[in-house]
Amino acid sequence: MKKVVFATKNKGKIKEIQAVLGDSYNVVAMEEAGIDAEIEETGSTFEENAAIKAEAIMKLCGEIVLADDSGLEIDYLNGEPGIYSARYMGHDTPYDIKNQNLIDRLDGVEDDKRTARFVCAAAAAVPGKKTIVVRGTMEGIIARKAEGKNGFGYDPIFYLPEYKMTSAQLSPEEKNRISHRGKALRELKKRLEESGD
Ligand code: ITT
Repeated sequence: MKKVVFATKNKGKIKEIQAVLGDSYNVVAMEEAGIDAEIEETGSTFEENAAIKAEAIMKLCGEIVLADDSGLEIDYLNGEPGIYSARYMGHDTPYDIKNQNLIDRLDGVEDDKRTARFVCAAAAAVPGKKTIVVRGTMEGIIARKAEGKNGFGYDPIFYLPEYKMTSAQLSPEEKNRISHRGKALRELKKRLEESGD
């Protein structure tokens, strides 16, 4: 099985990535590959940041490196927190506080104005080749109350009307089937296979 390094420090992401790609690739987390680098996300789009992370780590280890940049866009807040989702209210602020803050900012807002989406840009940096970048999204609305223990980050406040639950109440398999990250990674896998990598 071909080895790919995944450039992330987010443990929630690693589990999802291994579940989606694990049958075709030996997915090694950056930490396991012995790489400990802090890559600054200086891009202004999800796509730019995903490519920046993947290319920086590929240059350090010389192997195929995948990375994603993802976040939550809330329409009522003009797309906030967007590319700043991990940094919103400070990187180390617990998610129950960040989630409650977003619920409070939407206080009194009707369901039809609570629309939001998770976005994931996934990049593959292959030594000597042009970096591949793809995007996946998942649409939903911001819940009035945090619910569910699965997933990570903003999942407890991301309500999926079709499923009548938040993405933190979905099983890991179900989340991967419909999520922004699941969709982006399956597309990335297809593109890598097409180019023989
Ligand atoms: P790496 O850069 O090391 O991969 P990170 O957590 O900083 O880790 P991002 O810059 O891509 O990653 O920020 C993504 C943030 O968006 C993440 O920390 C969550 O707050 C949110 N997010 C993305 N996908 C999510 C998901 O599936 N469920 C819940 N929150 C998600």
